[in-house]
Amino acid sequence: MDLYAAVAAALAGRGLELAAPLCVPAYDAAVAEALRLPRLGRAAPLALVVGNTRALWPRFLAARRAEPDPLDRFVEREVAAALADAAPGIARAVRFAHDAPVTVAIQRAAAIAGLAHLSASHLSVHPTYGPWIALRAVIVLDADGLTEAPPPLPPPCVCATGCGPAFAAALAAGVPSGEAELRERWRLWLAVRDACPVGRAHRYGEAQLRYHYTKDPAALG
Ligand code: B12
Repeated sequence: MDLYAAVAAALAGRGLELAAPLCVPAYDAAVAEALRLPRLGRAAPLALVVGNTRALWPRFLAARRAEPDPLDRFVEREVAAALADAAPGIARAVRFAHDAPVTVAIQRAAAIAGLAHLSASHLSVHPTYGPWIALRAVIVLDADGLTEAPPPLPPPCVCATGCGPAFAAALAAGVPSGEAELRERWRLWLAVRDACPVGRAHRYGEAQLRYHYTKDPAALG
C-alpha cells in the first residue's frame, strides 16, 4: 500500500472516513499568503484533506473525555494516532479546520481536491453525502504529492431552487459574527443545509446537529 492509501485507511479506521489527495501548489495559489500550507522542503508534498460523515458521532461519544471542545480534541487525538500508525517517522504538518485563528481554507482545499463542491450557500457538498459532512484537517507529509489538481467536480446542484431561498432567509437575519450569534439563529442555518436534496439519507441525528450548531454540552448526553 502506498503512503497516501495507508494514511487514508488509518484515518478511516478511526472515524475520519473522507479523504482526498490535495495538490498543494494549486491550493496555495488559491488562498491568501497566511493560509498557505508548509511544503516541508518539497515543491509538491503529499497532502490529504480529511473529513467525516455522521458515522463519526457514535465513535466520538464512546471515546469522549470531559474537556472543553471535546470533538475538536477527539479529532486531534485520532489524527495523531492514525499518523503514528501509518506514517511513523515521517515529518508532517497538520492544519485543523477548528484552529483559531483560521489556518486553512478547508472548503477551498476540499473543492480543489475534488472531495466536495463549494456551493453558493457556502456549504461543501459531497457527491454522496451532500452537505452532511464535516471537514477536519489538512495533513502535509514529507513525501512527493500531486503536482496538478484534478478537474473540478461538476456542481451537484440538481434542483430548481436549491438552497437559495433558505440562504437568503438566513442572510436576512444577518451573517453570524461567530459561534455565539450562530447559536441564536441556528435553525435558520440548519434550514440552508436541509434545503439541499443531495445526501438527505446521511443527515446528522438530532444530538449531533444540536452539538455542531450550538456546542451545547447537553447534546452529548
Ligand atoms: C468562520 C466559520 C464560520 C462563520 C463564517 C463567517 C464568515 N463570514 O466567514 C460562521 C459562524 C457564520 C459559520 C457558520 C457555519 N459553519 Co462554518 N466555518 C468557519 C471556519 C471555522 C472558518 C472559515 C474561514 O474563514 N475560512 C478561511 C477563508 C479565508 O476562506 P474563504 O474561502 O475565503 O471563505 C470561506 C468561509 O469564510 C465562508 N464564508 C465566507 N463568507 C461567508 C458568508 C456566510 C454567510 C457564510 C455562512 C460563510 C462564509 O465560505 C468561504 C468558502 O469556504 C470553517 C473552517 C475552516 N477552517 O475553513 C468552518 C466551516 C466552513 N463551517 C462549517 C459549518 C458546518 C458551518 C455551519 C453549518 C454550522 C456548523 N458548525 O455546523 C454554519 C452555517 C454555514 C452555512 N453555509 O450554512 C463547515 C462546513 C462543512 C460543509 N459541509 O460545508 C466548516 C468547514 C467547519 C467543519 N469543521 O467542517 N462558519
